[in-house]
Parts: sequence; C-alpha cells; structure tokens
Amino acid sequence: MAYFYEEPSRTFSEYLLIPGYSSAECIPSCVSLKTSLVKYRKGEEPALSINIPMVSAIMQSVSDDRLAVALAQEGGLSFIYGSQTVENQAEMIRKVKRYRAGFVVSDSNVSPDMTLKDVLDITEKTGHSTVAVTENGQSGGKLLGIVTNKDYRVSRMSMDTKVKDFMTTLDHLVYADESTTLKEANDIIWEHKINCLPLVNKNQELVYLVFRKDYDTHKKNENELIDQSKRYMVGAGINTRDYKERVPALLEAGADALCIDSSEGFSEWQKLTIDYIRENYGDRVKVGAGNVVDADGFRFLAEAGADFVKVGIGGGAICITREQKGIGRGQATALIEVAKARDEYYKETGIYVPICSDGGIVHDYHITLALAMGADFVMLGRYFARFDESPTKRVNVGGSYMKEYWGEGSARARNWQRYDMGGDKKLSFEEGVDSLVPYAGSLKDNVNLTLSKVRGAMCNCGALTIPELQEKAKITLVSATSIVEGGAHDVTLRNK
Ligand code: RVP
Repeated sequence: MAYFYEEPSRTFSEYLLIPGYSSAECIPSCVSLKTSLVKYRKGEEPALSINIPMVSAIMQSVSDDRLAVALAQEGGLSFIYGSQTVENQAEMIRKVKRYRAGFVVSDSNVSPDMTLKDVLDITEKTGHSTVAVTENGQSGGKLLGIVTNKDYRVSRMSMDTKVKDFMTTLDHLVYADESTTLKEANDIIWEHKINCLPLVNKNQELVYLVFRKDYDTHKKNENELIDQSKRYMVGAGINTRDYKERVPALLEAGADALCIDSSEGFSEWQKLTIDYIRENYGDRVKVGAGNVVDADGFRFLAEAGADFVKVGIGGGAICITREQKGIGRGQATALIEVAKARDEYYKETGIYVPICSDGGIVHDYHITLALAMGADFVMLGRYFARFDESPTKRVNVGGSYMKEYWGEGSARARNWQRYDMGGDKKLSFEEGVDSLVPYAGSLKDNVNLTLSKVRGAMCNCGALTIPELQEKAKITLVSATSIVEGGAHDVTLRNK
C-alpha cells in the first residue's frame, strides 16, 4: 500500500517567526550572514563559504556572467546556467574570472550603418545609454565612435538616420590604452569632465569602457566574494548527461563550484555524476546535488558524496511540475524534513552537509524563515530576474517596465537534460512557463534592502549568525485569518 503522510505539506507564507530576547549588542550591524557552501567535518572550517546566504538559480533567464559579477560583488554566488553549449558556458565563467572591477565590457554596440531606431532598441533592452560604435557592431570590434543620449533628439530626427551621421566620432573622443589602471582612468575622466572612457588595444579595438560612477561604486563593495587570486567567485550548473565533457571545460575555465541541475535529484544519475567527479578530481572539486524534498532523498545524495544538497520540487514561480506530473511538496515542509535529516546525519557521521532552499521565495521574510528552518542558503530565480543585471530583455507593458523570466522546463529554454529520466533526449511536455516579472532596478540596491530586513528579523530573534538563528528561532503556523491580519487591514490606503 502507498505511504500516506499524516500532515499536509506547507509553504513559507503559512509560518511566522516569534521574537526572542535580544540583548543590547544584538543590532543589525553586528549580524554576520556568512554561511557554509560545502560540507565539512565537525571542528573544521568549510573549504568554501559565501558572505551572504543567496545564490542565483541555474537558469537562462537568471544567471549569466553579468549577474554573476554583480552578485559576487555583494557576497553571493551565481551558478551559470548549463542549458547552453559547453563552450558558451565556459566562456561565461572565463568572463567572470577575467572581470576587472570598474572595467566594463560594452553590452550596447552598433555599427555605423545601423539606425537611430536600432540605438533606441538597444538602450531599451539593456537599460544603458552609452552605445559603442564599432566597425562590426560587436564589443571588441574596431572603435569608431560613441553614441549617448546627448547625440540625438528623438523628436527632431528620423528613426532611420544612420548612426554615422550623429555619433561622436573617435577624433572628438577621449580614449586610452587598455593597459590604463582604474585609478589612471578615473583621473582622465575627471580631467576631461567626461562620463565614460573607452579603452582600446593597439589595433584600436574596443576592450573596456570605464564609467565615472563605477569607480566610486567599486570602493563600496566590502562584502565581495573573491578567490585567493582576488577574482570574483562563480559556480556552474552541470547535468547528468554530458558531464564528462562539461566538467573538465568548466573547471579549466575557473569555476569555483559545480551543481547538478535537475528537477528530481533522488536518482542514480546523480550518483554516477558525483562518482565521475570523485574518481577524476577527488574532493578538491566541489559539487552540489538535488533537488530532493524528503529525508530519504537527502541521505541518498549525502552518501553519494554531494557537497551540498538542494531542496525543492515544484515551488518555483515559473514551475508547473506539480500541475503537470503531480510531483512535489510544499517548500517549507520539504525544507524542515530535510534539515532534520541533515542534523541527524551530522550527529551520526560528524559531517555537516549544507542545504539550499531552492524556489518559492516570494517575500524577503521568506529568506529569514528558510534560514530559520535550517537552510544554509537560498537559491532564487524570480527575485534576480527582475534586476538590471539579469540576462533578459526589459520590455514596456502598458507603461510599466517588466523583465522576461522563463523556466528551464519551458519550451523556450529547451533544457531536456534537467527533466530527463532516461528517454529520447527531448522535452516531451512543458514543466515551466514563459513569463514577465516587474522590473526592479539594480541588484545591489535590492539585495541590500532584502538583507537589511533579514538582519533586522534575526536581531528580533536574538541571533547574530545563521547557526544561532537556526538554534534560537521560534516558528509558528498561522491561520488563514491571521494572514489577513498581517497586511494593512480595515483602513483605506491613501497611496495604493
Ligand atoms: P523561483 O525563485 O521561485 O523563481 O524558483 C527558481 C527555481 O525554480 C530554480 O532554481 C529551479 O529549481 C526551479 N525551476 C527552474 N525552471 C523551472 C521550470 O521550468 N519548471 N523550475
């Protein structure tokens, strides 16, 4: 007979934290959000930690090199999506590792024969107003000029005016050699009263742009997540099919951690993938596995040698696995059970395997709840998709800006490897949707705001660290009526 769980499975919005005693030194500026990324033995330190408990989802619409840099600057880690060719994924990893803070590879580029309409389309898509004009219209092409919004008047000019007729040409631009340091570039910017300094190589090809505002911004990233060579850290998603080609290429490119990306991780395929990594690289390559939603799944992956285990099936904002296959579990219940299994495993073996709550974070307080319930860090997709730095298009819908966000199980992503249970190498039905989410601005501003709420709530619980929160948190279920009480109620809002 089938096994029946006694209790329904629940999600984050059904829980709240009850404050505990907070002493006078329990203030947000004293809170440390540093957390373990990979397993460690009792009494030892983990080989990899992250400075904030946030990682970005292994998705085409979320984690590319640009988002990875922005998140590492705040102390978190991105897992670059694996549903692309091995070469392209490795190149994204290389770009993060090569990234020099303050030196921007231009993402808005045109050729001189393109038009004002093309310029406007690109600035709308990227949200950047400085467009490089290169011979071939690509970043890295021979630099011929720059277009900014000071070069055109939309109300007076025809949309098919050619870029070469209104760009600021190279002979009127200040530019410098690629070997210029950030400090020197900043001095040139101030001396010439310009906002952007292009750096070119000896063939006059565009290498970087340095912006006036970035110099100041860089000085503010105290929390950044860097490796021993001071390069930003970055992770990469892998699958259980082509790992023999993908893993060596990603490691060669400099990936700091890997994670098997699958909608269902309680499978022999995951063990075979981890076995391959252990046989070829021993313990020095770190690999997470998942996703699971119960104690059996956790134990299977922990025993298979996973460095961390990801929890969650069907809770993602774009995920319709539960509707399509009837598979999944409320995210909070899944997390609570897996955290218990992790603690038992630790007691038994002396090995602490961090767990990551993946999917279903809607409100900032859900992050605090997930940590309190035992997660060491959370993985977010929808959250990061809303920001300037995510790889997708920003579109205007009815006067509001939105960003595209699609699931890895949607026809658009075509990521059959993530859903494959051994079959004919295609996505036979969709488990994800193609959607839009409200555009929310820069990653930095949003992450800082979110984490200030997390720190505040931790202080209310009397906790200065994540392990302390897990030990001290008091969590209550809420009734449907008390959820209504939690929002503004029985008043007429003046600013809707
Ligand atoms: P969310 O943060 O709620 O947007 O969820 C992101 C998570 O959803 C991902 O990390 C992944 O586990 C899951 N996902 C990604 N694609 C799909 C799908 O198409 N069903 N689900």
